Amino acid sequence: SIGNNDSRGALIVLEGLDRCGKTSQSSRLLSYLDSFGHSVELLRFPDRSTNVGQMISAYLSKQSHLNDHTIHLLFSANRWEKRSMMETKLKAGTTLIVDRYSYSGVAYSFAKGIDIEWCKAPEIGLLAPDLVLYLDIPPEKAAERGGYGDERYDHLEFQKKVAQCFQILCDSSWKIIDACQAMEDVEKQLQETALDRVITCQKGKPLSFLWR
Ligand code: NYM
Repeated sequence: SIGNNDSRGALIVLEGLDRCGKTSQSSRLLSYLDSFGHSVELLRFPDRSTNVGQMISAYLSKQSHLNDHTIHLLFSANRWEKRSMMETKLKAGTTLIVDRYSYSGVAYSFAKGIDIEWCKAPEIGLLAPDLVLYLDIPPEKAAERGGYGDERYDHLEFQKKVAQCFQILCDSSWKIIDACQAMEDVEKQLQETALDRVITCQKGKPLSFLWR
């Protein structure tokens, strides 16, 4: 292998509002990195397949009611239950492309008016991403794309608040991509940064932890 003993996969997170194109871009990025022979896997949060994930899914589809603090902690627990698997995979050299992570966790709850430090607290100690790719789209544009589902949070007024929260969370390490561009152009912009980060981690960048 090209790497040394500290060689590992990269933790690459895609974030953005609902309908920003994250999910399509995640799988396109997977194919791209895969075509270079990198070991790469896709994850998404919430992961609705676990017990906790099923509680989240029932909440999102309005089949159950939970108060804002409780659902926040469940979203966080859903990341905690995947943490050791993620660390094992990264250390084994697999790059993880993750569709939503702790930033969504904080942004959606903070948008409801929960204290931001309280929102961040349960995320402390989770693996920090090596790269955050933010697919930037005005909430009005995302709404025009249609197909807002019938889930909680799927409405313009709330998405506007979430957009503001992402702006507060974002720092200079994030790569902001204009998600209003053609799909192919968005795809191109993700590729270069992601590949670069995969190579940096292959060379042995140490893992770091939230919350920086
Ligand atoms: N969401 C997602 C949260 O509110 N907190 C979180 O921690 C995460 C990961 O779940 N509207 C919200 C954002 C979405 C919803 O996500 C479902 P998706 O990507 O549509 O499956």
